[in-house]
Amino acid sequence: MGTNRKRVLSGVQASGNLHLGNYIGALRQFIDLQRDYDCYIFIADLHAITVPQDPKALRKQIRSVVNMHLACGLDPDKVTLFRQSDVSAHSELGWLLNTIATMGELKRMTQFKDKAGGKAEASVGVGLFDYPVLMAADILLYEADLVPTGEDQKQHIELARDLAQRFNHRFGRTFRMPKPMIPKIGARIMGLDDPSVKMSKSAASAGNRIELIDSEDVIRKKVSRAVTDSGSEIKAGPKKPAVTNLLTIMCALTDRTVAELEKEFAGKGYKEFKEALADTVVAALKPIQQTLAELEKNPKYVDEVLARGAEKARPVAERTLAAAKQAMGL
Ligand code: AQP
Repeated sequence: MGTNRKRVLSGVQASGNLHLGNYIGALRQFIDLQRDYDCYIFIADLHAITVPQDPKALRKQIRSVVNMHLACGLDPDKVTLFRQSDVSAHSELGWLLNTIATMGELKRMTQFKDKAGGKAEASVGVGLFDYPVLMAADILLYEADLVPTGEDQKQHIELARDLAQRFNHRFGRTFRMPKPMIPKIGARIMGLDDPSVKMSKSAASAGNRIELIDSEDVIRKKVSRAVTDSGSEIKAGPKKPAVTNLLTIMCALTDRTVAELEKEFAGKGYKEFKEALADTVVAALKPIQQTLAELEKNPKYVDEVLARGAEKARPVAERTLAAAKQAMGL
């Protein structure tokens, strides 16, 4: 790229409507990073097919995730934004890395256990089991220095580092070692209806998450129905996981500290706090939703952004893939 800027790589799955957890844990970070880093951000559509999906719905979903990235403020002149399946090197390097990954290390991945939902091993898809190896390929292809992500993906980034190290050790130095970049606040936003599970696109109950496209009415309802803890104090702490989660969301969206918010709401009840939180969320999402509506009217512009992104990403990825094949004797 002709610059000395560090390279950042991250992807978001096209597996459903994006939610506040995705925004706080990932998208908002990208917006801050695009000024100072060489950012490669991709829509992980190959990951989205590791769970059952309908082709028509998937196509729509991919588009809506791209639009949401742009609506949140990603600037395609600063960032290389592309669709994973447009760069075939992801699948190819994924295969090469499969040959050095072990079943044991994949079985230890907690996300796989969560997503398999307690199904018998024999009926869990191979793609779902293997998805961290594809993720390692995603990261290593772009010689990423940093991978901004929520806490949930940390284990996968550690696997990418292990595979890079193993490969470099066996075949000679080929891959750069990536490091996770996890936000200090909001690395793990929990479900509104159950603070013991993470906010997730695929959670069965819609009350788990606030989607970035939720209307003001829906946002207010979801926040007012969010579970709270015993006692009435607005205070964070291990005994108050639900209130801690709500405070974390408010901190992340207002750039204020927990201590400041606790002070502001001292002596006030849950109702007042939740109203203020709902106001904050509505205000944060309004400009995003307005830009989204504009983008939806302009699909040609979005096609052009994706084509440009794939053209920039391909040569970078193909160079690393060629080096890996060469190192392996292929
Ligand atoms: N609850 C969360 N809190 C903070 N960050 C989160 N991320 C996801 N959930 C939270 C971060 O968002 C980015 C994109 O995630 P992903 O779509 O690639 O996959 P995921 O982590 O599996 O997210 P979901 O929403 O739970 O999707 P499904 O239900 O499809 O699996 C990542 O950086 C992630 O850390």
